[in-house]
Amino acid sequence: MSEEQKQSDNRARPTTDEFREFVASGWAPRAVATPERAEVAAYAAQRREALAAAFPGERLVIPAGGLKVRSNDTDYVFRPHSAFAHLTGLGADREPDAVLVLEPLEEGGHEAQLFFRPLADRDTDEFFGDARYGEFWVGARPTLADMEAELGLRARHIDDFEPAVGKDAGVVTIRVIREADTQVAGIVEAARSAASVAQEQAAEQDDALSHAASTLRLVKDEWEIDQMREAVAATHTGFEAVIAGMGEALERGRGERWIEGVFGLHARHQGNGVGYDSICAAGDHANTLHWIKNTGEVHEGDLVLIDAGVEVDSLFTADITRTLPVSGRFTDAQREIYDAVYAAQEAGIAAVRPGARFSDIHAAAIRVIAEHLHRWGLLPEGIDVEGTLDTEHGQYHRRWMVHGTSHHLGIDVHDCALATRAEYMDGELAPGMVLTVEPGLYFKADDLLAPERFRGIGVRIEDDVVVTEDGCEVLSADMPRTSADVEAWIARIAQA
Ligand SMILES: [Mn+2]
Repeated sequence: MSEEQKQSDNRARPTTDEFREFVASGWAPRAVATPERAEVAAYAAQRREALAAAFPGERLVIPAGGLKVRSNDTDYVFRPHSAFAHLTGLGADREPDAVLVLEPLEEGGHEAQLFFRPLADRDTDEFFGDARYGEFWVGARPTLADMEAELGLRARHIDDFEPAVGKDAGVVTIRVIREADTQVAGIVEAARSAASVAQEQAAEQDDALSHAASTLRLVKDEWEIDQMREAVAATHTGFEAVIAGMGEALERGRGERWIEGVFGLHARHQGNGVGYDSICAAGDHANTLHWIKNTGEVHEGDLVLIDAGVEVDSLFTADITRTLPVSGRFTDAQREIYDAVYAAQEAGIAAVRPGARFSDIHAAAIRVIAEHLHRWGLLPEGIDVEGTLDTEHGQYHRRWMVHGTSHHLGIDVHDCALATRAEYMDGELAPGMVLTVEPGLYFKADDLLAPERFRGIGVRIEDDVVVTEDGCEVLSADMPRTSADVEAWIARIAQA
């Protein structure tokens, strides 16, 4: 008996056979409408084909993962592993404990099989007696036929997974994305060790599958780019609601939380939620890079840095930062810093084109940052722009901009995390890659090396771009970016 079961026994009620029969009877027949084929299905099939082509003749196991306990008998909202979401097309809330298996076929190629727990009949105990999976508690799930119709792959009952995955374990190489579900990984490992497969070699093979599934997402297909457009459009709406609610954030107090909540409302309403914890940082809090406590006050005259993104139901997320003057106008010092960051971002965006290296974006943006720091006289005596850009002896500018300028973006806010340095930082940009460009400048209130007028001001501007055939498209181009356009944006919303 699991710990959770033990703990909930004290609230269990006795069930008689008479009640079981009673609760199983008297329901209208189920609707028989078969779901339509999902638009993503054809794209997911292509992704599976591309992944499987790298592992001919092998069985590939991609778990969704299970429910995660938040505390006691309460689970977090379910989120499938990103590789599973990408390769099935299943997004928010789907499907706890499912496992995608790419089964090698004798004639070559693979068959996609999705093992999951289908809808249980009403005469089962699960129907009303299982608070984690039962229809009474969490709603109806698809049947095997529903899933096949929706995704265009073979659906099988999760109870058949264990015998199926271990079949011919010594003969067929089996790889699993271990980190997605430790229980599934355990089942695969047990099957492999029963067949005397060397553990160390198997672990390397598993890692290679995880890596391949992660780098498969470096270049997005057109469906994924459409999802990114939707995520960005929803994020735009969220930011406009925040601007419209700025007055209330001041009045109510704890304004950073108000901003977080307003954005979160729109994220949850339009999509699945926020793609990561929103940073809502007023005044000096903007200089704490991962400020997600959002407990602060918002004051007239402050800048408020908001780094937030809506994740749509397919789990693709935007990642946008705007730094807004609370009173609607930048002060001279705020504008000076803002315009420097904007110039850096423009340089970064201009560096995004096929054939350029990923690291070229940061190099272009950070040069502009270094030029401003030099002009302001902030670099140490004797250190010029080239001196600070020197990667071995310089890097003094990192005191004021310590983070990278870009990352890949998609289902994960920091997408393709398992790519090697050669594939990521030193990799060549290609059409279909989606990236952020997000330089910043951060002058902490207690930074005695910063000019007094700059202290307590932090600015970041972040936009999402897709690499095109001859450059890039800024997906968030509709969201005002220059200091003048940001002021006009705030004024326009205030008047509406
Ligand atoms: Mn970002």
